[in-house]
Amino acid sequence: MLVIAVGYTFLVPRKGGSGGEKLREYRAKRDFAVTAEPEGAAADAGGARFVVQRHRARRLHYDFRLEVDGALASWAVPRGPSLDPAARQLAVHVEDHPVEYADFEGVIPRGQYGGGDVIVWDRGTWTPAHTDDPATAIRDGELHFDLAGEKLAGRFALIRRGRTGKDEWLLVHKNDEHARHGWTADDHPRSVLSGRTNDEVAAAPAALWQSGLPAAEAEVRLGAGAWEPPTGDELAALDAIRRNDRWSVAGRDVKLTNLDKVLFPGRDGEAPVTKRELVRHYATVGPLLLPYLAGRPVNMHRFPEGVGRPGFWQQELPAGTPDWVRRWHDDHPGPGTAEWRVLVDGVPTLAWLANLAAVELHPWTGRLPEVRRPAWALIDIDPGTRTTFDQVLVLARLFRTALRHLGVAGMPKVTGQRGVQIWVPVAPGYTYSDTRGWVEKVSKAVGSTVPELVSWEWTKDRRGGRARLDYTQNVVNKTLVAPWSVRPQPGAPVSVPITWEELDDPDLAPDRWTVRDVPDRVHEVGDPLAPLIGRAQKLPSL
Ligand SMILES: [Mn+2]
Repeated sequence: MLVIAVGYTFLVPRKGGSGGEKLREYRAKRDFAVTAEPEGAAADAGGARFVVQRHRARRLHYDFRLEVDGALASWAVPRGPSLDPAARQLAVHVEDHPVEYADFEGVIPRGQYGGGDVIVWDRGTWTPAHTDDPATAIRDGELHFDLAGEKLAGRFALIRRGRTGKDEWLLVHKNDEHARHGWTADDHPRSVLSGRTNDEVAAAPAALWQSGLPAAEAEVRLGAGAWEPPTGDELAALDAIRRNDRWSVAGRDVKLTNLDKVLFPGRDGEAPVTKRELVRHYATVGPLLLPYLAGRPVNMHRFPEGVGRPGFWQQELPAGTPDWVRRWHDDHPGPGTAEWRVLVDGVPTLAWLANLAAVELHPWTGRLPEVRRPAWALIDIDPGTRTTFDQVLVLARLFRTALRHLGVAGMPKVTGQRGVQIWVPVAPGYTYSDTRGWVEKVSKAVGSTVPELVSWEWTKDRRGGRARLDYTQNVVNKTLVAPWSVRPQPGAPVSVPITWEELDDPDLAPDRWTVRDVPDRVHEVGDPLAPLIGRAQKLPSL
């Protein structure tokens, strides 16, 4: 999966200036609780960048934007800018956009103003010609300028066309050394930011922007490889905290409390596991774990008094959530689901959750904005009271055979307790009913070969201690434990992705790895499931 970290080296948000006044119309048209677009902090005048975004909304158009007085003066150009002097392109003058928008590439939720996908089609710098007051030139209806972009270059003019209600202009290229006859925008469809097309960005957006936050903080990164583990210095600082203090990690100060509190009894005679170790685990494994969490609601299983005492499930935003923690408002919460949810999008948020003794993290698989569409089909081998791990492995190997036979990519993981799950990536567009039906068919086929090991009874006490192949987990808000999540058992075991070959490793155990072994495991094997994240796999019909 391609990943971009949309950076601000090109575009450092600044405070002050006239942007606030200029952006009122832009803000009025958008609901920032839902849309991924930046809200926009006011920016200083003085920049001279331009950007052209290829935007597939109700209709495809190119948004042509010039930075003027701390905002982006904008025109919607249906056929796109051209280097051909013979092309006189219609350009509809639209409201100013915040400068932060210049780097926005991703998806605007359906139903929102401009809902669709956006790529950064071209960008660079611009210089006004024949004037040093471009704002006035625009007001007067005629602006000449030079562009130095990656696709567009040379002298252009924007000229208002008569007095129409729609503020229609023409965008033309002068006949200079950059002119190219027959040159059209659609012949050059890729992003200059990521090299991707609109289709590719729509299938796997690398970033979204989130609700009501200042634009500089609104980005929600969604891809693998976008996060860094804590540095050695940061981990040393965590170890040095006596009990309560702020831990500075990845640019945030996270308030940590009671770090030496025992949350897990020791296993096999080892020392008990403290909250400090839980924080360290989640921060360290963050770069592997976050691709499964980012942009998704997460159900948390919290054990503030340690795993020896009853814990509780929490979906809603915890009381006292710091301002910097991203959140999402569910406009259509189902029965029993919360309205405001935490979005886990960085190492500091993981450290904060660990400090709340959120031992287990269970994400929805669907990612914003399509949270109610699955990104994975989940196969759950749920052992019964009499199921041995050898029997779980028999079932897992049968699924291995079935998926290979079908040509479907998937990868197993041990749950950290007694079971094995198999995660199968699916293309955008499937419903939970689709994935549930598909997993049911594969599970029934596997189960029919070993009927003595499997029960299809709904209630546990009627299963005779046999395993269940639980296809019903493929429902929104019915969640499985995330890869790399800790489990509430002695020793703090971890749910770890494994290779198919490891099913035949005689040392394999479902709770083989704990928070103390995971760093070595990651060093040696990495995450075998990671290459499947975001894979747009079609499921063969059965
Ligand atoms: Mn647009």
